[in-house]
Amino acid sequence: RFSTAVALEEPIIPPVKVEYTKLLINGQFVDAASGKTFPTLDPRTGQLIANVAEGDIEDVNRAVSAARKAFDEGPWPRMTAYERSRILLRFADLVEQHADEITALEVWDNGKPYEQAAGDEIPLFIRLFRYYAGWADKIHGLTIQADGPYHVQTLHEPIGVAGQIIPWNFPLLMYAWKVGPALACGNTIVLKTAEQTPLSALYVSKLFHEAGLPPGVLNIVSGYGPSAGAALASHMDVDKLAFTGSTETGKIVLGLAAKSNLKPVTLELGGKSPFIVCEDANVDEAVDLAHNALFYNQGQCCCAGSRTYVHERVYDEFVEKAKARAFQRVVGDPFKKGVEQGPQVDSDQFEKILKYIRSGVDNGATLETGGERFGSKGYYIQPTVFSNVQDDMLIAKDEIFGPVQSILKFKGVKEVIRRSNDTQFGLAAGVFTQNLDTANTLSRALKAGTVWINCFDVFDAAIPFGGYKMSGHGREKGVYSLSNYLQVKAVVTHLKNPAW
Ligand code: TXE
Repeated sequence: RFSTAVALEEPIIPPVKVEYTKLLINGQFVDAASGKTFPTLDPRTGQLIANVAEGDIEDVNRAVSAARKAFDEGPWPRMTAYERSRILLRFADLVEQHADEITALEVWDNGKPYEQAAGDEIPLFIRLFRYYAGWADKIHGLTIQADGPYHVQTLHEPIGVAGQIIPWNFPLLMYAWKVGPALACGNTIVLKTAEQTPLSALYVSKLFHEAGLPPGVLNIVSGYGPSAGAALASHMDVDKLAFTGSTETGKIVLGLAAKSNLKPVTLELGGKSPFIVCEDANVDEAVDLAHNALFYNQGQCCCAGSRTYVHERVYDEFVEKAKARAFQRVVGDPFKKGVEQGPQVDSDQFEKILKYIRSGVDNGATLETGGERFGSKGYYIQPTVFSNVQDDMLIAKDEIFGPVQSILKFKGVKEVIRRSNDTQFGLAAGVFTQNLDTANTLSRALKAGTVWINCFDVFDAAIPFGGYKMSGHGREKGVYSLSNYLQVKAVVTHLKNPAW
């Protein structure tokens, strides 16, 4: 069932050694001040991969001081933009050269299929750094016509020390979304990785220093949220905070930023994105796209198409085919070829998802396939499909963050707009139709930071990403992301002898 592969009782040995487990502060790998470590586990088995230095307040203080010094006194913001750009390019080249080890580390720590990490995440990571390298020497202000005898210009300056807190679902991509623009603009960084997935960031940050990044510019603190994360969010000497994670924690870090030094905050939070299949859809294609929109990365995507709205005319056929597609999904050891779905990242996520599945059954949704753990070891879950889902059920309202597709029926465009927007979230939406008017109407009416039409999960480096409502503040990627890391200074010079 659910696969030609099985969650192997004897997991494949990852083709990589864990070399870097300490904190990276001021260009050096160092122990935590407390000497404490925490375990990072293999989601295929729940067994230990490595013990990692556990950063806390004192380590965050050390890292922020290093970043402060690198910003105030170090060469980074004073280098020519071209030199900074070249370091970003050299880093991208080094990541490309070491792609196999990096991919293996990411898969081992996170559980995502090797083929997906190697085919999607790593190439996009490299692409993002080359994209931001391209921006580094194209950042500049404006000259402005003001009333009166004044010469007015704006300077676009780096903000200073950026604090960045990232989650575990795409450890490397989240690193690139945060580190790329901050460095291109000349800032220095203290980044806290997620406690579930600390390894790949340490490895690539070592390469960054090989590429010529000066010490103190990029500091990596592994550790837990309420200790290291909160210390970063409330630090008086951090000038800007960028956070990706749950809406609940987003509210906490925004509060900490407000209560400390009012540092500006960008937030990329949860979602409950609609995927709308219109009556004119080719059902086979729609089923495939909707399936990937939800199940990709074990369903652990902030923008997952987790409310599949299907027009009543094609609903029954869609449900049958969606069920068959999920049933055929290949679940197993993520290092094995052909595997489409690995384990969830940890036991908390695993338990959370199973609880939501139980609530779907209890609330009367029809369980078409799946619904249980897969195998007997690790955090694998059967690809699960519910039909007859109603808007007020928990599985249609909350972010499940797992391989659970909820299919809902709709009759008309107006109705599906209202229902799609009736949520606290607004991260993304998918629309599947051949009708140009329907596509245009929906793309304008949906309250979401991204609307994908006849596609989904297109994550080009140049396309901005971010949320409406409680899915967040600000946009990452693309030209819009630069403004998160720049101060605009207006310089107004009095002209004694204006030419006019
Ligand atoms: O998230 P947290 P968790 C959603 C998803 C998931 C749920 C819980 O629904 O099931 O959140 O996941 C750090 N001060 N998303 O518990 O807690 C934490 O250490 C400062 C969606 O993993 O938000 C980690 O580095 N930092 C999301 C980061 O916040 C704190 C991706 C995210 O963890 C902190 C991940 C605190 N008090 C989960 N508490 C997306 N938008 O993609 C925790 N952290």
